[in-house]
Amino acid sequence: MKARILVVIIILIVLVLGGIAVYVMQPQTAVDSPSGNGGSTNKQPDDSTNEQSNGSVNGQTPETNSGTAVKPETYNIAIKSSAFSPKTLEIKAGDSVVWQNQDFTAHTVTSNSGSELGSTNLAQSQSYSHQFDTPGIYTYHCRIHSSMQGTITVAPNPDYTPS
Ligand SMILES: [Cu+2]
Repeated sequence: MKARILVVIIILIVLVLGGIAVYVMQPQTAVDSPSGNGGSTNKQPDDSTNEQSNGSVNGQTPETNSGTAVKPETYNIAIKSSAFSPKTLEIKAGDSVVWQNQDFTAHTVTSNSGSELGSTNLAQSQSYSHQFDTPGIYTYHCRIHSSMQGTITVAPNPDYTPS
């Protein structure tokens, strides 16, 4: 019997404390919402939201963008006067290069070793494009004119994952 009384007392205490807690909570929300309706509470979430978004937009997103500025780009190399222009080019993994033959005569874009670059004979105004996935130094030439030489240096790009 005593135990039951104790349990009942404990329950009552919990209920009372709970009631007090609810009672304490209600005035706060009641106080907050009226003054909040006046504008302070409405502004507070807006301000914090703006600050958060501003912080992330002004701080993180540009950094992410500058990190994303590492996103794949396309570079152009002209083939004219029997030369690659520019002759050397530095890019990042994931970038693409487009060679366009502006000469009347045909040229190719052919790796000096390996098979990274291997165009067909490019007639005038024809182009050849290639995406570089792997960092490294790629030297190439024209199969028809061995004096035509070029180099593509591909730097690592941590943000790029070959698909
Ligand atoms: Cu050539």
